[in-house]
Amino acid sequence: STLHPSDTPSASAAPTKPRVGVVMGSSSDWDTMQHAVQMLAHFGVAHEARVVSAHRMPDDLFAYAEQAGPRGLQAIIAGAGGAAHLPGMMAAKTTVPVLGVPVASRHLQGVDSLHSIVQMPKGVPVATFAIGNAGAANAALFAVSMLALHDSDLATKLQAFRAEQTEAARAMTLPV
Ligand code: RP5
Repeated sequence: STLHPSDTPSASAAPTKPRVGVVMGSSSDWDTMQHAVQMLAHFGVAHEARVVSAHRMPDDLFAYAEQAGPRGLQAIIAGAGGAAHLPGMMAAKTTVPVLGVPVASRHLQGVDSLHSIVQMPKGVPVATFAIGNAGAANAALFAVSMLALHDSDLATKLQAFRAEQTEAARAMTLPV
């Protein structure tokens, strides 16, 4: 196939376009959502992370959702706590897949967040993950799985990641 100048990486190339967006309702969600960001970084997936609050900055949320597809985002990981409408409202405004992460809340420990995110009415889905750190990491792994369908390098990395876990589990010992 023909190589075009734009195909050739160069020192002056623009920063890599994010493939996955990580959004959250507050900086207080970062302790949880950093686990999604760390996982994407581990796999070398170009990503961005920012606060986009559904109820404090609804116009920004709509703008983010409207631009997600045109900007080339292939998945949006959205974390929020309490009456967690960020993932659902994001999904309402874009057909880019939205992966929802329930963040543990102070009073209801994230069960409110989980129910708010998982109970989307038929027609506008949000793929919902576990409450907290595991959910954030798994949302990133799920995004990696989706991207890996069309990215063989990423698929190889994902298989290696799974193999490491297999080896670690086989090496587990018990105190008896
Ligand atoms: C939600 O309210 C956020 O997603 C966060 O989990 C929760 C509390 O936000 P802060 O009061 O800590 O900013 O919007």
